[in-house]
Amino acid sequence: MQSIRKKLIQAFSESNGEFLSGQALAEIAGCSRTAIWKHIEELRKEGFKLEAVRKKGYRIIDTPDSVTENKIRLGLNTKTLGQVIHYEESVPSTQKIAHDLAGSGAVEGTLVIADEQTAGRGRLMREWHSSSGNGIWMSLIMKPHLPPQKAPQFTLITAVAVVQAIEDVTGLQPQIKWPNDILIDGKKVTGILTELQAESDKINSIIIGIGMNVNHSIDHFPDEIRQIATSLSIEKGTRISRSKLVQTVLEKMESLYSLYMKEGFIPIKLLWESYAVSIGKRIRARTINGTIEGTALGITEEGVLKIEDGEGTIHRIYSADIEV
Ligand code: BT5
Repeated sequence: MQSIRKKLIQAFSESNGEFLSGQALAEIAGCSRTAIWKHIEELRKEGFKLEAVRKKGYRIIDTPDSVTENKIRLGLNTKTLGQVIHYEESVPSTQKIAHDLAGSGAVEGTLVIADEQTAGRGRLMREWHSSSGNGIWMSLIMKPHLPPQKAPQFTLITAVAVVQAIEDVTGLQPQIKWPNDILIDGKKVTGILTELQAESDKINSIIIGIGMNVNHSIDHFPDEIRQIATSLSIEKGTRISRSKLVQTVLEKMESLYSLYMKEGFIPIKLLWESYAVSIGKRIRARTINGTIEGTALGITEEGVLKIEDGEGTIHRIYSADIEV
C-alpha cells in the first residue's frame, strides 16, 4: 500500500502540475486503476485538492498546510534524507521515537515528524515548547561511518542547513549562537539537539532533533519564553509553509553532509563562522565546571568553541550555554 502511495506522490511531484491519466498512474505505481482511485480518495481526505478531468486524468491543484508524510514527499528533492518518513499528529517527543527506530535498524535519513509534542525536550532534559500545528518538530536519523568524537560537528552542520533553509524560504537572515541556537534579532527561532547511539570507536546513529517556531504568534509561547523566543512568521509578517521548510532543511542538510563526508569539517566551519553571532564578541560561557568570560575567537577544526579570557588564556569549550 505504502509503496503505491510513494510512487503516486513521486509521479505528481515530477508532473509539474500537468494532468496524469489514471492509466499512466496505474502503470507507474504497478497497480489497478481502482487502487489508484482509492489512493486519490485518501489524499483528498488528507486535504489535498485533486482536479479530475475526463480523458485527461488527475492533477493536484492545492495541498493542505500540514507536515504529513505525503505533503513532505510531494516535491522533496533528496536522495536519502527523508526518503522514509514517520509522521504523527501528537507524540511525547520525536526524539524518543527516532531513538527507538534507530536502535531497530532504521535506514539513514529516516525522518520522524509530528504536529505536536507533549514532552518535547532540549539539552539537559530542559523543556522544549512544541505547540500544535505551528512548528516543525522533527528528528533525523544519520548513520555516518565516523568515531563518536565527531558527533558534535553534526550540530554545527545542522545549524548551517537550518540557516540556509530559512534564508531560502523566507528571505530572513538568521544567526547561529554556538552551539545549537538559531536566532533572529537575538531571539531563538530554532533549537537543535544532537544525540548519539555509539560504541567506543564508532557511531551507530546520530539522532538530530530540530525544533523550529514557524507560524506562532507571540500568544502561542508560554510566559517564561515570551521574551527570548520568536517565530519565522512573527519576524516575516506572513505565514510560512512548514513542509517547504522541512524539504529545504533536508535538501541543504543532504548537500552539506555530502560535502562534509568528502572534504571534512573545514568547509562547514567556514560557512558556520559566516553565520555566527558571537565570534569576535565578548561572551560568557556557563559550563558545568563554572563560568568563563572572554572574547569568542571562533571554532576549532573539531567544532569546539575557543574563548580568550582577560589574562590571554585560551579556553576550549565543549558544551555550554552562551550569553552574548
Ligand atoms: C534546544 O535545547 O534548543 C534543543 C531543542 C530541540 C527540540 C527538538 S524538537 C524535535 C526533537 N524532539 C524533542 O523532544 N526535542 C527535539 P536547549 O539549548 O537546552 O534550549 C532549551 C531552552 O530553550 C529552554 O530551557 C527554554 O528556555 C527555551 N525554549 C523552550 N522552548 C522553546 C521554543 N519553542 N522556542 C524558543 N525557545 C524555547
